[in-house]
Amino acid sequence: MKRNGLSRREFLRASAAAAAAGAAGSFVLQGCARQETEIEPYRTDETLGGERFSYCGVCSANCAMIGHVAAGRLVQLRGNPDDQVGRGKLCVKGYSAIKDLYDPDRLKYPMMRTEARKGPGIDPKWVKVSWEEALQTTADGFNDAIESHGPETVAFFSRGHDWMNRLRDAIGTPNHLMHHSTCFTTHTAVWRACLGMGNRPFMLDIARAKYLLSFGWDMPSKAKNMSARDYVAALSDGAKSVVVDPRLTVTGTMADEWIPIKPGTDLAFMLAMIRIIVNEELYDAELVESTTYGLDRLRAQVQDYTPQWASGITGIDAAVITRVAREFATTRPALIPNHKRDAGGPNYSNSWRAAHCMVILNAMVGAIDHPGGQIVPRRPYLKPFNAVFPPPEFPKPRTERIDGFEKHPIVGPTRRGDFSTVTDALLTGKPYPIKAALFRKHNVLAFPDATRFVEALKKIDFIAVCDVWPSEMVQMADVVFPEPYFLETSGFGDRDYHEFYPQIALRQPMVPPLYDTRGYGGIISGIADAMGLGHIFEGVSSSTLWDEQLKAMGTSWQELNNSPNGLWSDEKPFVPTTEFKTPSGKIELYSTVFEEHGYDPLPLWQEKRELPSDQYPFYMLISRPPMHKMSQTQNNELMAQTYLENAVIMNRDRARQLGLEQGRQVYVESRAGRIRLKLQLEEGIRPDCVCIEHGFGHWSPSLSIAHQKGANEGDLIPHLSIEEMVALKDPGAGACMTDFCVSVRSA
Ligand SMILES: Nc1nc2c(c(=O)[nH]1)N[C@H]1C(S)=C(S)[C@@H](COP(=O)(O)OP(=O)(O)OC[C@H]3O[C@@H](n4cnc5c(=O)[nH]c(N)nc54)[C@H](O)[C@@H]3O)O[C@H]1N2
Ligand SMILES: Nc1nc2c(c(=O)[nH]1)N[C@H]1C(S)=C(S)[C@@H](COP(=O)(O)OP(=O)(O)OC[C@H]3O[C@@H](n4cnc5c(=O)[nH]c(N)nc54)[C@H](O)[C@@H]3O)O[C@H]1N2
Ligand code: SF4
Ligand SMILES: [Mo]
Repeated sequence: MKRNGLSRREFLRASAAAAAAGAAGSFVLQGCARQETEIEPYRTDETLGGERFSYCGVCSANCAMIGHVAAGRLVQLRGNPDDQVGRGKLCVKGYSAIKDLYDPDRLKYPMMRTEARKGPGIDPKWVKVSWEEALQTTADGFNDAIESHGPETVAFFSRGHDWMNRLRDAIGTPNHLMHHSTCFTTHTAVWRACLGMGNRPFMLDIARAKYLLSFGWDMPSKAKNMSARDYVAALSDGAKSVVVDPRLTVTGTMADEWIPIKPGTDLAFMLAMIRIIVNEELYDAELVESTTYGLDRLRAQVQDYTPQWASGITGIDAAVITRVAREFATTRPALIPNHKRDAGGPNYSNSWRAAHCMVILNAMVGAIDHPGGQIVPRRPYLKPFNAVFPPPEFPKPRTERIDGFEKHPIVGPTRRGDFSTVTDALLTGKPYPIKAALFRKHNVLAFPDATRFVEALKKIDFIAVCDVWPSEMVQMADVVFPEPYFLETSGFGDRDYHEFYPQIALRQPMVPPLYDTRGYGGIISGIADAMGLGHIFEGVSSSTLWDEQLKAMGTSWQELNNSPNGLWSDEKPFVPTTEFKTPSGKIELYSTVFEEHGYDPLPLWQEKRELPSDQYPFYMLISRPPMHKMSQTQNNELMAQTYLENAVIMNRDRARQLGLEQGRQVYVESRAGRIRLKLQLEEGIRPDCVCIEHGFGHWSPSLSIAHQKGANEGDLIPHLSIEEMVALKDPGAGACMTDFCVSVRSA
């Protein structure tokens, strides 16, 4: 077929090249600043100049970067060519991080509110305070809660951090909450149970794969640097790509085939694939025999799952399912890539079963820890904080958490946390109230049922927030601690999402801190001091930690600092993993760990939680655009120029039937809430679905660009009670982020 004079293959290559161009070259920011006069660059040392090494902190891929500084100002960022992740490139978000550094809206000094009422539309009446006052007020807030109500009434909403973890342990609270039930814990549960490893099951060797079967894996559309590059490389090298997704994404437009599946039914598609591959003995018999456990029971289990049966559920032809199963099993290396919020991510009540099928299918074709497959990251050994600075004896915290995360025996020990149950817990005060909390790197907009979460926050007597920008979470704070942006900080980081061998990237400050900020470790030790817990950080310093960690790896801070490329690498040949830390020592297709904890040891068909009805006729899809990172880049002037506000994406024919046209303001309503947005019509989305991209609807008036642009689709996501979550019997405690339906009508 010729399209614009190009064959389909040529067309795909051209799109691939266009996508690659999005992640290519470097980007100079001169001449496109918001009013230059508004910005206060660091100017104190005109001699500051030259190049500095760092790694990107916008998303967690950590692409290594080189910054060019002229006259004390960071003027350019580019990729570090020797980095195994970025290989000399950044994505649009990385290049544009420079704009975030110089964002005039940034937090500049510690602040305290003088207005008691809190919430959207209420001016906190900030006053600038000293660091001592901010730290002492926070310490008093924490100590009051501990003395009057018990240590468990202090909560930390923060990603894990060595200093914070120690203060948490010294206080003796179980309530350390993170967002992961909204992001990837369904995958985590399956990897822990079936492979005995891994909180991060998403390192992929896409470039070497010859058959890519994506069930909602969509990292190229997100401009994830290494995924976009490797996807293009695989296609250029003749790989076939099949994309199963209710919406035609960039990943799909570049693929050989798009299969618009009914949302939440991938499990049926995969079960039928397993049946075909097992019955026709298309799997890698030698590898399955030597590295997996439970094939016979799996074979017996899947016999009812015929392609015809799956067709009735998924809306996809039985012949297509059969052909894809055969192609997948007979083309090597084949891979079902996964990242986080794909069909196996915590979107639906049956997603964990789909994640289990992904492991089974990948194991059957030898895609687990083999070239062209899903790879176990080869991380460097990072000597733990507690091994460098042995902790004093701490009280044992109460087991029961406010989010009920301890009730999930497989993911509970990761202490990742559940954002979907916390609103209910805070509002009802059950199992017990939270009296004081510290929030860091988590925003209000990220919580399911976000507006109700704001109401829940009002139940907490004292809130401290560490942030870089005046986010919505900052608007709810009693005390605000400003942190430096990553481009002002130092340290080092491993390569995380793309570690074929251990590699460390140096982080040097591009410029000295622009404002009166402190790093998180410093804030935490300041709070500890003011609480009378100064002894827990006695002798503790970043420099000692880094020295010890680098020494344990076989290098030193001096060596890393003097490295000509800002990297330390320990290149080793790749040796596939053959032993797994499961009870059988093998990849457990039949999971004895699931069985032991009362979960189905093999994937069974289960309908998703909610189906379309007369009241709510549309399936809901959530995604995110390539140029924005969650809710933290909407105030970036460059990103706003390309994507200012989100919209409701609907199928063009369906909209015509409903008499709705492009650009019309509509209400989208679910059983949890209602939002108002513009309509955007596309051909490439199923007629029974709508999609909204996340990160918008900022109500903080201090974000001058992002304020009131678009809406937060999180207002539509129902929150869960702990009882409801436990009743779902999902070992990953998935938040069911899109397992609900919506109506759309003209506003
Ligand atoms: N640019 C950018 N990149 C990011 C982020 C960001 O904010 N911006 N965030 C990062 C983070 S933390 C995460 S968790 C990831 C999230 O990124 P992804 O893991 O890509 O998650 P989503 O975009 O939510 O959904 C992926 C795809 O799943 C499809 N989908 C929905 N339901 C189904 C279904 O039932 N079956 C199938 N087969 N497909 C379905 C959606 O249409 C969408 O195309 O992105 C990471 N990368
Ligand atoms: N409605 C809805 N909710 C979601 C999702 C969704 O798709 N839709 N996705 C879920 C997923 S997959 C994820 S990963 C989570 C992410 O949820 P969050 O972790 O809350 O991510 P962000 O929304 O980006 O908010 C990050 C906050 O950290 C601040 N910040 C950024 N850098 C720094 C820093 O260096 N230091 C400090 N102190 N603060 C910083 C930002 O200003 C912002 O306030 O959201 C989840 N919630
Ligand atoms: S993929 Fe983009 S945002 Fe993520 S670390 Fe790399 S350059 Fe930064
Ligand atoms: Mo995420």
